This record gives sequence, C-alpha cells and structure tokens, in this order.
Amino acid sequence: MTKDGDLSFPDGFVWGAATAAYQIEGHRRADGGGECIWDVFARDGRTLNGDNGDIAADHYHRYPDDHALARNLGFTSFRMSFSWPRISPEGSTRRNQAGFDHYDRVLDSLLENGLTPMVTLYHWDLPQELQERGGWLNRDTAYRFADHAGAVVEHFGDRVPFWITTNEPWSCAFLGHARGLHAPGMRDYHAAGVAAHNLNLAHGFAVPAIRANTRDAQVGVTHCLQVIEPFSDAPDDVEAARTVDGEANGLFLEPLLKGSYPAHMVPYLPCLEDDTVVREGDLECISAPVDFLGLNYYVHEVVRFDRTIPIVHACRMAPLGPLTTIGSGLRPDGLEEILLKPGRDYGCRLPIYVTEVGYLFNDYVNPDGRVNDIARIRYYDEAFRAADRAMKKGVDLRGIYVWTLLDDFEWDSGYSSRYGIVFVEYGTQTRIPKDSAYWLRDVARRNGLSDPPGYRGPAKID
Ligand code: IFM
Repeated sequence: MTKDGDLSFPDGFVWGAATAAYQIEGHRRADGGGECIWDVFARDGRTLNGDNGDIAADHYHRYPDDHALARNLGFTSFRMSFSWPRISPEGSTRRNQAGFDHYDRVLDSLLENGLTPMVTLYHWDLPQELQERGGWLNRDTAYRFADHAGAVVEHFGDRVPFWITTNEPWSCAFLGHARGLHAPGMRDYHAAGVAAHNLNLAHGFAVPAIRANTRDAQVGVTHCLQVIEPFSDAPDDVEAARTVDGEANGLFLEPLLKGSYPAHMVPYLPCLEDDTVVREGDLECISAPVDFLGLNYYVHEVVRFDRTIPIVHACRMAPLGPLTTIGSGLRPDGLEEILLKPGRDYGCRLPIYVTEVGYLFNDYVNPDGRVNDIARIRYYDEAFRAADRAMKKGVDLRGIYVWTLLDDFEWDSGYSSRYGIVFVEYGTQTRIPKDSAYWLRDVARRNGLSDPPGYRGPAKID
C-alpha cells in the first residue's frame, strides 16, 4: 500500500556508496607505495590527536568483505579512489606494479559483487615528491596528473565505466592553501586561487588523457557546491555572500561550464587575470565537454559582511536551526538548491550524480549491539526528497552515492568524526552496520522512500 509520503526514483537510478583511498585503506607504504601530503601533515601534528591514515579501516586488506557488505546493503555501485602514490610513488612516470596489481584485485572484487566501479583519480593524496616541487601551486602538477590519469585509464579502463578526475577542488585549494585545515596546510588566500586554477587545469588536461585510453567510459568531475545565503538584504551582506559563492561555486563551475572565471572574483584573486597563471588556451581546455557532473553536498551557510576578515570581508555562519555535532548547519533540504544551481546559473544540461551526501554524528554502539543513528536516517530521507524535487524541476539526476560506507579518517578531524553508515571499531576493525545502513538497504531495494522514515531494520544482514 502506498502512502502520501512514499516516492519512487526512476528505473535504473543508481544507489551507491562512496569512499576514498586515504580515508579507509591504511598501509600506505605497503608493496612500494609512496608518501603523500596527508602522511606529512599528520606527522607534523596538524590533525586532531595526530591521527593518520596508517591503518584507517584496513580496507587495503579487508576490501573483499567490505564489497560483500556493500552488495548486501543493496548498493549497485561503489565509488572509490585510486591512491596516486600507491600507483606512482613519486607522482611521476615510475610505475609501482604492486599498486596496479592491488587495484586489479580490488576492481575484480567489485565486479564479482555486482558493484559498478566509479573511480576518482584524485582524492587528495598528492604524492609528497610533487608537493616538494610546489604541489598545486606548480602548474607542472597538472601535467603530472594528466600523465598519471592516462597511465591508470590505459591499464584499468576496460573495467571502469565512470571516471572522476578530481574530487572537490575547492577543498584542496581553499581548505589546503587558504585556511590551513587540510594538507599542505598553507594560509594564503592568493595561493589558494593559484591552486584552484591548477586543479581546474588538472581536470582539463586529464579529460583527453582519459578519453584517449578508453572507448566508452564516461568522464566527469566532482565539485562540492555550497548553499550560500546573505545574512540580510543589506548591500554589504549581499556582496559578501556573492563573494563566498564565487569562491566556493563560481571558481569551479564557471570555467567548466562557460569557459571563464567569474569577473567579480578578480579583485579578491588577481591571479585570475595573471597570464602567467591562467595561460592562453587554459579555459578552453578546462571547459572541454564532460559526460556527467558529480556533486557533493555538505555546506549551507549564511554570510555576513565583516570588515575584520581579511580580503573577502565575509563571515560564514551556520544557518539558524539544528546543528551537527561539529556545529555546522543540518540542512539536508539544501540538496535541491545544489542540484538546481548548475542548470539555473550556468546552463548545465549534463547528467548529474550526487557523488557524496552524508553527515557526521556522534555514533556509538548501544549495549544491545546496535547503532541507532536515527538522525542520519532523517537526514538522508530529507536529502533524497530534496533530490526528488530537483528531478521534478528537470534535473537529470542519475544516481546518489552516500558518504560513506565505513567510518573513516576524516582528514583534519581524524577518527573523531563518524560519517559511515557502517560503524568501525578501530581497535578490532569490526564492522557494525548502523540502523541507517539497514534503512538505506530498503531504499535501494525499493528504489524509493516510504513514510515515515524511522525504520529499524533487522540486526543482521543476509
Ligand atoms: O570526508 C570528506 C570527503 O573526503 C570529501 N567530501 C567531504 C567528506 C566529509 O567531510
């Protein structure tokens, strides 16, 4: 019997789980893997408690069981990244055959479990050797990335139908180079602008390198768009919000979809007009057609003009209403705006995948052995309803990947933040599906939502 709040997604809609190599694999240096910027950042004490990716969720060894778990939870696709320094320890052309062999086995396991691989080529583990040559401030890193992408796709292209060039260049550029929260830990707004361009360029250079090595795979890029509202109608607040929107969204969508940088960002980031940074031909290259757009959604903020904040004069705040355990706004409904934005503001008509959506909560295992993460279930229920509204307004949404399968290394917050739908007891590496995992299993199997969402599924999965 269907009820008012029930809804269905189109046939063929993809339900997937998303992951990233550094966050779950562990064993970074096993079998000849190289060091990356996050190893160094953690060693320098820049992460909470000095947490690092040395062991993480031990997915390096446990991937067969983790894939079986994902299959049993009803997912039909699995988003993962290949660790760049595992495949090419210095980020150059030297291949680490053991790294290729490892990911051969991983892809075979995914396919045996009926999980379609969606592979991200850059999810933040830049080889340290490249960082020592300037990292994303050095244009050469974009060329190295394209070489890497070509070599990887030449080898694995027969088994991967979806390639994502870079994940969330905004985070790499601005959290890593302006706010100092992510590796490499710089605090220089102008450097972040240069990094943003070189990351856009890395995407642009990688697209033809991927296409040259595969016949029918689809190529896309993932951006984490942000819902940004002005605090008031006062012109200063409106302008501050426009600047933050330009930084977070415009710097990435406009070059990709229109082949230009937002003119209103030039006063804040003069590098956008510096022809030693943005060279002739770069924007044509960045705007070459892709097959799909990947969107991640987490951030919804209210922005107020604040003269004391350098350069952008913009203070970002959580919106009124419920907050997560780290004080950010809990606004799953914002996914609708995120999905509408590329079409409405940039004329984008591409198929879209939500390549990440999720939220962190202070999960724990109850004495009965369950993880009752009802807040996460509600979050997903509202987010999926927001996605449905966007589709009804014409967005060509093809699938949703939840962030993330397993609790993992959450970058600067280390292991204190749990985003997984499966709880990981790090001491024993035991996996305990949270209630949200059972709920999501039903969503995936039904290809839709039922009302009310507070389902508590069976404690064991098949
Ligand atoms: O954990 C990250 C992921 O690596 C990229 N997107 C945001 C997630 C949550 O912060």
